[in-house]
Amino acid sequence: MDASVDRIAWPWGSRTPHGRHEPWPVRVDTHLEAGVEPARVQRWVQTASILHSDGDAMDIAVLDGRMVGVRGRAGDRVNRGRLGPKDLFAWQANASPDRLTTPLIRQDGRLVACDWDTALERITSRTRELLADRGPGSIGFYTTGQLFLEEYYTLAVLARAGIGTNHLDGNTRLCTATAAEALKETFGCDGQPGSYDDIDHADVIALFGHNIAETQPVQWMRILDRLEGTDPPRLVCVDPRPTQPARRAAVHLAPRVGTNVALLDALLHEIIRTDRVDHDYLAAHTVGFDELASRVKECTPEWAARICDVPAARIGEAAEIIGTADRLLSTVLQGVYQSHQATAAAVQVNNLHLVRGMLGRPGAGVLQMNGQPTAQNTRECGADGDLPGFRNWQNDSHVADLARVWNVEPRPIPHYAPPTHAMQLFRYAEQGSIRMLWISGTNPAVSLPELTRIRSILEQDRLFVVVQDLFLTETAQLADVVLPAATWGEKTGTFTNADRTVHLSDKAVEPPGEARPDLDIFLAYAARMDFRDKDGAPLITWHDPESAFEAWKRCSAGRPCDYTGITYDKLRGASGIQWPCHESAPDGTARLYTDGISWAHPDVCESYGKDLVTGAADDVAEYRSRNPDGKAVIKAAGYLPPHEIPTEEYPFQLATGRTLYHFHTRTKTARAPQLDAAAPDVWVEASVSDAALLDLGEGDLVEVSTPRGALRGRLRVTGIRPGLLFVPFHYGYWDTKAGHGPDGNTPPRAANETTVTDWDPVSKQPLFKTAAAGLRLLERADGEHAPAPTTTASAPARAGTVPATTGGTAAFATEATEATEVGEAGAAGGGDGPEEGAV
Ligand SMILES: Nc1nc2c(c(=O)[nH]1)N[C@H]1C(S)=C(S)[C@@H](COP(=O)(O)OP(=O)(O)OC[C@H]3O[C@@H](n4cnc5c(=O)[nH]c(N)nc54)[C@H](O)[C@@H]3O)O[C@H]1N2
Ligand SMILES: Nc1nc2c(c(=O)[nH]1)N[C@H]1C(S)=C(S)[C@@H](COP(=O)(O)OP(=O)(O)OC[C@H]3O[C@@H](n4cnc5c(=O)[nH]c(N)nc54)[C@H](O)[C@@H]3O)O[C@H]1N2
Ligand SMILES: [Mo]
Repeated sequence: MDASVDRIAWPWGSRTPHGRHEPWPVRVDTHLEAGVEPARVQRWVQTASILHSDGDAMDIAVLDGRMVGVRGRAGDRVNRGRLGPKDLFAWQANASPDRLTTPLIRQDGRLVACDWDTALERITSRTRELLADRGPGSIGFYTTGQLFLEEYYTLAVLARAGIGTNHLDGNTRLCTATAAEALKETFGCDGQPGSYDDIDHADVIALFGHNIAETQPVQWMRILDRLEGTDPPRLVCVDPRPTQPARRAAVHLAPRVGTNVALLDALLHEIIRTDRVDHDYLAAHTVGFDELASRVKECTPEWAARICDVPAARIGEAAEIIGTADRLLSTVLQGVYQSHQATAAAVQVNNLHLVRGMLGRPGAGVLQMNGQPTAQNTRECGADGDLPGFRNWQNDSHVADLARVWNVEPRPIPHYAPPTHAMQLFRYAEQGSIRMLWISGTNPAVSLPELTRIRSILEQDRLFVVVQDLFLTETAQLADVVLPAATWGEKTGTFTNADRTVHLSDKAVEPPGEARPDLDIFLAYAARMDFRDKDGAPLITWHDPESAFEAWKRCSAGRPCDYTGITYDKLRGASGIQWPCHESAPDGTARLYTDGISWAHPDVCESYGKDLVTGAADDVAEYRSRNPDGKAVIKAAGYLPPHEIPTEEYPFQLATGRTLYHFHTRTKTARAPQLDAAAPDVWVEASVSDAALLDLGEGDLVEVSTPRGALRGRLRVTGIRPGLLFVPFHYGYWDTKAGHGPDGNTPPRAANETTVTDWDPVSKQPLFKTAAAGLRLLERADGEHAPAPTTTASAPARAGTVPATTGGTAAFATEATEATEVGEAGAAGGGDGPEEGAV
């Protein structure tokens, strides 16, 4: 049956209920440009979404060399045809008239157009100068979670073996560094244990600081479909805001931000006190339980209730649900990773699963989520503070193995210290030891904390800044060289979502002007630098996406993220495939640790672990004595208060985050009219009681200030917990319509004007969720209301007080729920992967 739905007004579309252990029905969502009938589409080109970590598989509709729409892929295991609002509409940004079409270089203070030869020559000559004068440590690379696997791998090889610098990190540091770290602490190695299919089998789903309805809307559709089917799961939601999952939860805990560890310790206390412990699992697969048990002995719900400011009885109810779950699925995201004691808290979620033996079975899994679409690849390929293939920088045999793959000597591959993390990269640039910073696919002048500081670092004369982007972003405006990149839909490559599913994204249309794929740019730079291996042959031996993928496969061979069984051909036409995929798992692997813990042994592990308070790295001897047999490590952590706590001047807590309709700094979503209109400007959320206390109302123009800076926006009064303010971080200064940047006339609206330069000691992920802030009225509303959606966590506390968010006919998408109507994407075959039948 085909239905047309306004997917701005109704973001999750219609329900296709499914019962427990039943397959999720197909529903194919399609949105085509007005006036284009499906029959007119000339080609459907296979890809997946790059606007979150879900990996929603889709086809791009092409007509006369243009993108004219998208359609979900019925046969894919991840989404079975469904698309979220950003998936449906954001592709329009590709054809935006303000795409960069030529390189730019700074001349007499201004950026002027030039050809590729000039731009690349400027970069290579600066590189050579710096290498000669200051050595490899003067060059840094700051990349992203939004390029393709082939691109990261190339960048990692050229940076680590070509230049020999330790200064390569991704904006994934701001995003999923804690996910990686939590997995390393517990399992000795990165790699997502669970699978999205666990949603179909779980009887309890616990969400920790994860607004899945807005940030992975398609997996929320899957949960909604289970909630409407037989034997629905019970949800436990830990989030200080009234998110959609919170509204549907059996127990919603809305803690004071920054207190996740206290809450989790109390949950563990209750589970151990009531002996809902899988002792056999613990004995077979873990070390460290006794320490945990003694650490949480005093952590009663009453104790945590005082710290977290949630009722003790509610903590008890949550513990009861988690403790009696038959198959527990937990997800963790930024409410933990960007909050206080990030790694310590994320590790306690792993502990819940180990203590309850909830791992490696359908429905029993933990998803330490990713955020960005290709963040997994940044991590695997070694562009995010790790060595490629999850190799351990402290293990000389791993470094030697990497040197063998690259045919270089081990010594020049930096491994004298952990790879430099992003916050430290910017610190080195501030201090002057880094003199060249190459930024690809990220917009730090909006997304890093404390923007006044970031702008002043990037503006320095002595720092040579290269920015590789689609648009003249806030960051690009501060660059010395700007390189125009081709993006999704204009280039080919692969990427991996949060549950290890690898998708292929094929080129559908030509990039604008002279824009070039990131891979071509990195290859051109490497060729000009003439990087060589130890026998004098070119260091980089590949020349296009597929040959780069084949090279990566050799690097991944035998490692946890083994891709050797995947080919472009195998990915074409079928479903995405979950790594590891090799000779003995040719269809991929649904879940890790089905058969015990496999990558924690001292000889193979990616990390020897760190102290959860100081972040100090353990060495091999310490690790070997704690975990000689390579089991999962149960690491306890005590609660510590957040660093910045409210004062008289700054009486609120401030958390920043996301809304459903926008992606990050909006370079794409602001250029899609349906998405832009749904949330066109920044706003500030405050609770009913705080608004009443300060005599503030919906739509009042307010200022939020912290010791770093201030921003202004209109107030939305919501069901958020009292004492907490929330601001979306999407709104920078670059106005796509007016075309102006951060000049004196633009009122400050970026959340990161206010955030603090501080990070988790273990994962080094910056804190975006806990700051102390003040709130004051600037101007009474005169009929205005906050530009915030009504469909989300930002809904007004009193329904009906502001106009509902709708998209109108421009936001219509069709939903086909019968396989026969799906058309050429085909509902047949694929989809099930290695998975089903095993329940
Ligand atoms: N629509 C949309 N989707 C996206 C993105 C996007 O920009 N827009 N970005 C993608 C990326 S890169 C990422 S990383 C993910 C992020 O996805 P999420 O982590 O789901 O999104 P956030 O809004 O950053 O934070 C989630 C929740 O954390 C809660 N929170 C804040 N502080 C605390 C705390 O101390 N404890 C607890 N328990 N909760 C707290 C907030 O109330 C918020 O609702 O989304 C991905 N998907
Ligand atoms: N206050 C606050 N700040 C935050 C967060 C928060 O919750 N609160 N969340 C943090 C998190 S989790 C994240 S992931 C970051 C995101 O922060 P950023 O990564 O800075 O945000 P984006 O807007 O996604 O920037 C990506 C840039 O890459 C460009 N781009 C897109 N595709 C391509 C491509 O194919 N090639 C190239 N070369 N460029 C491309 C886009 O135009 C855009 O300028 O923000 C972080 N900052
Ligand atoms: Mo992220």
